[in-house]
Amino acid sequence: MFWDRASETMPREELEKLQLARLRDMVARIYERVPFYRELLRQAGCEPGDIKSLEDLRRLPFTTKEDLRENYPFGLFAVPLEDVIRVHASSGTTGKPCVVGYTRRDIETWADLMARALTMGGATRGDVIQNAYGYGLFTGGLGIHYGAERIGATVVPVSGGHTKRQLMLMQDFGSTVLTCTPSYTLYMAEEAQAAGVDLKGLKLKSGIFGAEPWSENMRREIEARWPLKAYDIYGLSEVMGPGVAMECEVRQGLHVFEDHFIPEIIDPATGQTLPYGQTGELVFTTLTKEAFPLLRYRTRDISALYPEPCACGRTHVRMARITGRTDDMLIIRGVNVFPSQIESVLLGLGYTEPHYLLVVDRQARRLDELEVWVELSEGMFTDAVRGLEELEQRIARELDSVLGIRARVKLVEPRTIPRSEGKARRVVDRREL
Ligand code: DLL
Repeated sequence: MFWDRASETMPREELEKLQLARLRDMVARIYERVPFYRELLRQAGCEPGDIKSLEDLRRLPFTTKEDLRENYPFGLFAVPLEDVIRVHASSGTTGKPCVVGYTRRDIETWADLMARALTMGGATRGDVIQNAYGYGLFTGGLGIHYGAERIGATVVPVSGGHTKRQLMLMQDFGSTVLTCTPSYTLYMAEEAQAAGVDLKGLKLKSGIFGAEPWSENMRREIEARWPLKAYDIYGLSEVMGPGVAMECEVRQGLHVFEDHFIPEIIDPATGQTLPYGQTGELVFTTLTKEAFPLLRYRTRDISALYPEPCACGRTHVRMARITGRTDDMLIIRGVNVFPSQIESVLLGLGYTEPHYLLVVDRQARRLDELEVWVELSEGMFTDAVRGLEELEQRIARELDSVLGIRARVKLVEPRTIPRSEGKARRVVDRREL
């Protein structure tokens, strides 16, 4: 099923012409309107007029999350704030989040691309879409919501969590499409089993899952438990939110919506663009975004691009499932967390040493568990168990209030977390996807 057949199946030659025209326009816009980009391009010795072909993109400089941080909050916006009708935010590497903005037209484009993605996942206007992605600064909830409304489906904006209520609504409303993180689906299945809910009796036919890494194994397990067909959806706040790429019914890679975004795979060490088929870091250039255009943004996500024609008829290149990251970002229950953020909260509190270990696990209950092991400062160490428990809870509350993640804090005696001679090992990730 197509939402916008003409764009989705556009012959490559025509698509590339469109991309080039849009790229030239975009680079001219950021050069003119965003001092950061003007400086970046000047330093690289590039002028907007230099772009004569799509290959010329490779000569332009990259942007990174650090650039976003340095221009916090609105420094990279290419329109006056009065033209920005919405902002979202995602985790930064330290205290401040990365802020992204949308003009009215950006929201329209996003709704349209999300309508395209949902349609690829089998959703139609006759469907009841239960949207269990979080609403708020996270792009998942509202991103899916606008796309679902655009296709005219019945949206149930339940947001994340409250599993019993999710299951009740699914049964009572006869939801046919479920949108949430893949790990939450498995968690809900466990809860349903415990509550005696017959999942196979539900009307669900599609699940549109993303915002965190998952695997073919997880797909098989989800499909064994639920009556639905599971699709992978990819996106990131900086580039737009969900709806940058999506699986079609063939489910062999995610089509990148190339009429709006140019993907590249680079060698993360050298920055060289790699040929199709090779694995490396995914980089995106936005072509149509007005408020927050991005030039060659390094996502830190690891993938590969496949140009072979797809049986579905779409001409847009496919990207492989994300297999990892080039940095240490963790995604815990759909929330992105950098160890450095946790560190800054711990140091801000001042009770502990800067020695900590993050232990992430996904037990039988299938919801990510984060344990933060922290070394107490010498003076803080006490034998009074109650004092320690209180302190653990205080740190856990602070992590929740600053970062929005629930963690179990475990205080350990001074000098018990292994020291490293090289790069400190901060994370033990025991999850098997
Ligand atoms: O997670 C946007 C989104 C919402 C995508 C709902 C899909 C569904 P951020 O919070 O900015 O945005 O996190 C972006 O999440 O760089 C990847 O590391 C990871 N990610 C997103 N989708 C997938 C996926 C949203 N399908 C970061 N597979 C990205 C693996 C994913 N990782």
